[in-house]
Amino acid sequence: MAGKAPTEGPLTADELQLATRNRGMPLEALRYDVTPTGLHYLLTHFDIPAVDPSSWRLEVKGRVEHPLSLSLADVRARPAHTIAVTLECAGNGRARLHPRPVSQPWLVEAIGTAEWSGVPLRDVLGAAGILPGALELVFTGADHGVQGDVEQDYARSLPLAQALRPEVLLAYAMNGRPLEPQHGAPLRLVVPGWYGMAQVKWLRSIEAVSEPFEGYQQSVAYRYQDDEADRGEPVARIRVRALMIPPGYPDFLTRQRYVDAGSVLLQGRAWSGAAPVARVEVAVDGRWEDAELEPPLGEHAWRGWRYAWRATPGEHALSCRATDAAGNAQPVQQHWNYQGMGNNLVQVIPVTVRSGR
Ligand SMILES: Nc1nc2c(c(=O)[nH]1)N[C@H]1C(S)=C(S)[C@@H](COP(=O)(O)O)O[C@H]1N2
Ligand SMILES: [Mo]
Repeated sequence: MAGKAPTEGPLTADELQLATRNRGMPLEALRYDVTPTGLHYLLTHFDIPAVDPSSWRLEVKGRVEHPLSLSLADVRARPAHTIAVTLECAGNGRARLHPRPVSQPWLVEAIGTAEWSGVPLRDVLGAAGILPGALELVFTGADHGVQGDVEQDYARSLPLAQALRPEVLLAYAMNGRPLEPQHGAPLRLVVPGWYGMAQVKWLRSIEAVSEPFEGYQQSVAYRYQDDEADRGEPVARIRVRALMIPPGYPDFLTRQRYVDAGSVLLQGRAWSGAAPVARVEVAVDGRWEDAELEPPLGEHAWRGWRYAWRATPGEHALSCRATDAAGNAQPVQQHWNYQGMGNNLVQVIPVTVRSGR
């Protein structure tokens, strides 16, 4: 990434500018099974583009038998599906790395779960007829900008086998309402299980190609790299993570938490793009114990958990960590990488427990 080198320095004005455009989900919103749209996290690389839904078209082209040019009404006329999907930005946790990669400075809030409605991508691909030799599909958005000195339309590809999974949607609604401008109106891609960069917003074309796509967001950004010179490995599925609703009440400025002594129900959510969540543990001052799992919300959405804590006066550190059915567990020490991708280090919440007042 032709960006700035990682730093231990104070947050820069560039990072602050990104942080005020791209908001996280306040962690107390982990209480909702489905995140209210206005609380869902947001990440937009360039500007939210001006798209007129009445003249907008989706072009399906490249190695297809029947190129298509679909209006929004054409897309909406097809049988619709709705699924709850947890999205997370691949850069979530970046600002907690040492040294800190300079980009959108996420702590842990770049998450949300919505009910997405739309048309299975494979139905539209079926109508276009993918020709032999097609290897990947390239999804291009209507937004445009410069990143790493490269002028570009935001574009990402998916291998054909991924694109044909039945749960991959061309979504025109979020939580039962038409997509809002910031979430990709009028149509976006939703790829359950994959980190956010795959979920192309303001989608305007889908191209079947026979060579691996080498666009900036594929071959330069979104890679697990050791350093700037390392080509690295592509970022794909969401790594396992649990987060806790910070208990008690906060200090305005420091966000330090205060909890009254006694019985406290700790609650949160856990998810993984690789396999279902199998276990969540909670640690009070470093001693891990199993939390109770709630029924899953869906195959592609987070799962609730709870843990009854008897809070005793004093300073305590609360943590949670998840393990998925494939055996992936969250690290307790950082796996540093140059772009700050996939940092699923366990969350630690310091709390001050006050005796009865
Ligand atoms: N066209 C386009 N799609 C995009 C992006 C973008 O900048 N442009 N950002 C991606 C990234 S990095 C993330 S994390 C998700 C965020 O989706 P949301 O803002 O709806 O939560 O959108 C993805 N899709
Ligand atoms: Mo992202």
